[in-house]
Amino acid sequence: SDYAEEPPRHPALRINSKEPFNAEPHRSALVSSYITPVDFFYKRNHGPIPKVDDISRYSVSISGLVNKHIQLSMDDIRMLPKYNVTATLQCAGNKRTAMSKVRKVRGVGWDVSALGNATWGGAKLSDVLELVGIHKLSSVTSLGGKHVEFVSVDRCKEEKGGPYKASIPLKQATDPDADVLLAYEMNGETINRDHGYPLRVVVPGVIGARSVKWLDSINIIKEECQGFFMQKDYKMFPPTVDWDNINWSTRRPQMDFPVQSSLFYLNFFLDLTKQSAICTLEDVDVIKEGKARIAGYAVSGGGRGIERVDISVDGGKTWVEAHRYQKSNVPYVSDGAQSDKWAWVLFEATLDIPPNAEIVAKAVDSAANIQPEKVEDIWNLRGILNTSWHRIKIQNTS
Ligand code: MTE
Ligand code: MO
Repeated sequence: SDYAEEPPRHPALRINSKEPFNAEPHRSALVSSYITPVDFFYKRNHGPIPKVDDISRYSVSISGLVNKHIQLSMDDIRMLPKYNVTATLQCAGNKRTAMSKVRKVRGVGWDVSALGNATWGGAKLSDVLELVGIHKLSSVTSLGGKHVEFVSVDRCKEEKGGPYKASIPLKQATDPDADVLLAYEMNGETINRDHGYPLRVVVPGVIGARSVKWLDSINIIKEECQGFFMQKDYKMFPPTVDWDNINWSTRRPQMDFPVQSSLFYLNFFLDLTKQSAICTLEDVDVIKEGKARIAGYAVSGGGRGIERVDISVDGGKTWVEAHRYQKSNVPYVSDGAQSDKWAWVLFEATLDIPPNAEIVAKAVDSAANIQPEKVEDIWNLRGILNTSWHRIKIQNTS
């Protein structure tokens, strides 16, 4: 079959679909480290994983509305200055399952772990585009190019057997501070097949769908990419639009991710000198009353940092502020100097859990955007961007 040469995967992943392979880690595995190990990084594919056997013959072409057209080998790309950018990649469909409970939506049934935080190593796209004569911070080329399209080598049924593709504005592609990478490393190692070997795009702060894996070519184009995933998918519609009255052309392709958070685990202080093992919080859970340590992740798009995470144990009537951190438990400094602006923050709080508690988290980003309370208000037919408050209902406490 087309899927005869899939790479090996960690057996502990929660598989949402086998062919194409879509999987996420279980809740307990995700926030135990600031950098997500590659094995536990969610995998989102639309077709079989391509196989590049001879790296010396691999190249990326750059063409379209530029005066110079070139082919770059992996050696050419490695010759450019290398940057390491820590960025959270999140699928627009993260937390879709919770949205489907309100009213059915179409798409892979993700729980709350269709995201991960990795350090990506590679060349900056702004440096790569200078090789074809496009200057930094350009919004249009002399031939009228305004968008940069990334075309993959994989094949998917949504593109009728053609390659996966997406685009970003030229302005963002040529902005060195936007940190758009052509990445060949993930967490210090050669990027593996599942995540885009030998080369993938990483667009920090933007929904995962624009970070094209297995890059084959870059086209400088006038209008944004007309591919399926830009025009017929990954758009945010209001709750009134359904499959019988949808008009795709009325909405823009989603780019930046809004502010998001999820609750993850708790650690009971049964005995204050010894912490018990980490327990994963499911959406409805049975835990004892008493002191517990609650943890989770919060992240926003567009380089907006996380300003605050509020936690409630009474369903949102009263709140306390959680402690936030990035790196390995270094207290989070909100002036930006010590923060990874594209990366998630982990948060934790030690709380008294009352009987029949409802634990809720909501994050606030640096632009003071706050997560919406109810999933009903942001329901959309494709089930994307479910950033509503994550609620954990505690039953039968005594
Ligand atoms: N790139 C290609 N070529 N093919 C794909 O199916 N999926 C996209 C994006 N890039 C995809 C792709 C989507 S929807 C997401 S969320 C991310 O890759 C997932 O990246 P990951 O599998 O490395 O986590
Ligand atoms: Mo995605």
